[in-house]
Amino acid sequence: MYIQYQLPYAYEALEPHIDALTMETHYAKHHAAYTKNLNDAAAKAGVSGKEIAELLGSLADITDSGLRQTIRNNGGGFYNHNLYFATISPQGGGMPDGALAQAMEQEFGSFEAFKEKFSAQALGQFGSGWAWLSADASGKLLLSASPNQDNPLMEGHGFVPILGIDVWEHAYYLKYKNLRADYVKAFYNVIDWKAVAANYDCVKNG
Ligand code: MN3
Repeated sequence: MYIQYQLPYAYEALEPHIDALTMETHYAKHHAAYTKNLNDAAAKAGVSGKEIAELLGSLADITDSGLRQTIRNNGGGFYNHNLYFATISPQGGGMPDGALAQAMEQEFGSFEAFKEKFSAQALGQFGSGWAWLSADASGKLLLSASPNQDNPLMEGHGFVPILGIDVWEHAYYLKYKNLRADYVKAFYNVIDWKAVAANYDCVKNG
């Protein structure tokens, strides 16, 4: 049984950067539906016992192509939104410190350079999808983007997402309409860098 992340803040807590109706629709409708559909499909495929990251890293083992695609879409949706909602916070914003900040400086040159490149990934993803900051066990960082509900776990190169920005229109359209760039800019005000750093430490230390 895959359990939807429980929000530790109210739907309106991220105003004005992310509006309450978007948060409620996103969490209680979209994310809830991905979670239910994943549980239904995983039960049919007999893979419910797999930890979600392991499941997304071994989709090729699912022989039924219809179930494989359903689990790719909804398992990705489940995992991606668990990460998304857990790495934004009303106390967000600012910048990371510690090991993550050092790794960013090493990989991107500076936090400002990271922001520029991460934003470019988010704006460059054509149509629905995600932009990612990922890490591997050596502590190396990687920026990438994925279509649909795909994520780096499905690519099998050892990188695990530690921060993701949802650029599906359902994540921003009610407030920002077609202006994805404004949403991406606002997103930096809600990133919970303590949570991202905890994800980084977890990936790095296995
Ligand atoms: Mn979404």
